[in-house]
Amino acid sequence: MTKTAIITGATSGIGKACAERFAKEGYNVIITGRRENRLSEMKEQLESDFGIQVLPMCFDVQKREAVERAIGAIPDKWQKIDVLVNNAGLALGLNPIHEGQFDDWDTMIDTNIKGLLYMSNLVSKLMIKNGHGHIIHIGSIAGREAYPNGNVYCATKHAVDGLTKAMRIDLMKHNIRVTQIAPGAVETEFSEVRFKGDTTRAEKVYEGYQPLTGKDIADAVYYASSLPEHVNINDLLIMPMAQANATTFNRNR
Ligand code: NDP
Ligand code: 8X3
Repeated sequence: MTKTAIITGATSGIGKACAERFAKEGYNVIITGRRENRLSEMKEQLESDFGIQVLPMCFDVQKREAVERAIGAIPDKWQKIDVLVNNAGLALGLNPIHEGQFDDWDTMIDTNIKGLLYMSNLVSKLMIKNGHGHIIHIGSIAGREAYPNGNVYCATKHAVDGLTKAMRIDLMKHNIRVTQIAPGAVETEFSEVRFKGDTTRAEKVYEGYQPLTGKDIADAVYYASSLPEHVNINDLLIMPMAQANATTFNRNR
């Protein structure tokens, strides 16, 4: 029987790579994000490359009613969801706490924490009905350490770490595995978003060393999901070889 994965934030970076990996492995995929044109392009591409089915769903994970509407509208034949990848997320700004922008904080908290919670609540209900499932959170090295000026973003990823542990306890009896994959620096649109379109500043983040790619993380996500049901990867911290911790890089290349 064909399996189904739902991936939030599938229009770019890690989420896009996860959609591609699950599709390559024969999964039907529900891809979500706010950029409808990218979702449509991906549907066409993945269906033609891998012969699987793609259901694009355009919504903002911050908006509770929109999430409820979207998950409530998943057609019956798509409701047997095997894997949820809670990937949609972002950082906005890199400022000391007294210079932070309240709007940026709201967006990070609403997306990285509340969006993940809305998705987890609604999709886990479907998984409970189906008798099994696997929820995979994309955490971060920022959820293990605080780094200078990372304050609120780091706090949201610490929340993801805490929620991963809490949800595992609650959902274990329903045969739902809960995993966190926590990457270090991955070259995606992340820094461009954080620096609000300042591509020169964004490029500097990845200069002088080899960062991870979305595919590196998608490989780990798929690996975790492919293990027998009695095995759970609780937590994986994946770093570039040239990044020892949140702030120490070997920029010699
Ligand atoms: P990208 O900016 O490339 O991708 C982010 C994705 O999240 C996009 O598809 C975007 O889609 C989606 N997204 C953002 N906000 C919303 C929203 N409100 N509603 C729905 N979708 C949303 O960054 P990454 O791929 O790097 O980021 C993916 C995850 O990985 C994030 O949770 C990030 O915190 C985490 N991470 C990233 C690291 C890195 O170094 N890049 C390292 C560790 C963790 P759209 O704009 O179409 O809505
Ligand atoms: C993204 C990586 O180090 O910029 O979570 O926080 S970092």
